[in-house]
Amino acid sequence: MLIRRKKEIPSSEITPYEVYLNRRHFIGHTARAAAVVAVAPGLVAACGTAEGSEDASTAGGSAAADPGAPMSAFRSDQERDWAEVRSELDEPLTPPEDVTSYTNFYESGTGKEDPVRNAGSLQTHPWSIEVEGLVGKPGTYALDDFIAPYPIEERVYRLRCVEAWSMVIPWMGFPLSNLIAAAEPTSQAAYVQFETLYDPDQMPGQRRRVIDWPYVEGLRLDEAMHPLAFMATGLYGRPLPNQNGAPIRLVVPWKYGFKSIKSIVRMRFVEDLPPTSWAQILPGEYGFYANVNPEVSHPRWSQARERRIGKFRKQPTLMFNGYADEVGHLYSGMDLARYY
Ligand SMILES: Nc1nc2c(c(=O)[nH]1)N[C@H]1C(S)=C(S)[C@@H](COP(=O)(O)O)O[C@H]1N2
Ligand SMILES: [Mo]
Repeated sequence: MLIRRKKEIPSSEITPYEVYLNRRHFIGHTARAAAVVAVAPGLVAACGTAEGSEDASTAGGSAAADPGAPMSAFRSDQERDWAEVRSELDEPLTPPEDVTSYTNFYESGTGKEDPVRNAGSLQTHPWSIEVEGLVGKPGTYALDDFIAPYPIEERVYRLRCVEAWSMVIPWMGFPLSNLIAAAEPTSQAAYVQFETLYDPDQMPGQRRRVIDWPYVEGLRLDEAMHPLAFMATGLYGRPLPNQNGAPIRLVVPWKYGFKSIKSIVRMRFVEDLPPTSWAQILPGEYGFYANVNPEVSHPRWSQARERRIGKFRKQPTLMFNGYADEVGHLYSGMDLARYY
């Protein structure tokens, strides 16, 4: 069993994981309750570099999933045993204190532990999402109404960052295909673009132009309709902490993590391949498809292996992050080295 105990972390902050593992009752959630984190100045760090020699034991820090949230903020109508969940992928879950403290969310700073400190200023309620472009049902929707029709399910997915580290995360949410079907894209719509909130008052990282804000991402429509493509509103049975992309974010498990855009305020259906933030910043290093592929190196590092956060040794990276059987057909006939 993989629980990293770090003496330097106060016991009050590691309690949540033990609670998760020991709890017999699965705790559902509303999309609403926000994480409580302290606001502190961010640090400047290099971006887009491989995890490389960094000691995985430095990952983690304060747990931010609001262990003090009142139980009334959560539904408890489902039963879950996290110890059992861990075996579903035949791989242990990454401890929640790592999932919620070692994050990439440049809106809250470029260091891995900036978001857990800075994302508290993000106001996640009320929240609305705009649906626009080539659709039959354009409009501005209050998030609660927008997602109310869809039952919340759990998906345990690997998340593989392009920086060669990875995690195994139990997400809560629903398939993206639900939202797309509801939007009624026209026959011309071939791609969907997503946009993160732009508000430098709430997101201090946006005061620096490390990215041409807002962060944008996109999928081909058939990729977006794939049953594995997921809209997450929570993790570990709790609402998403702000630093993980509250109140709603995309999770595309067969692609590098940067495709899984956080804190979404807009979905735009378009005919042509849309711009995406990392492909805009460094087109020679990041592409639109960004499918996990151990055989195609990043120009500055190999993608053949990865460090699973919490484990010491690196492990082989899997084609399509282990989802080749499910998604390989989406790319038949494409040169995967070219459309990286
Ligand atoms: N808006 C936005 N979405 C984002 C990012 C970001 O900086 N801004 N980082 C991406 C990257 S590089 C990764 S690896 C994942 C990380 O998700 P996690 O921090 O919840 O593990 O979020 C992705 N989504
Ligand atoms: Mo990433």
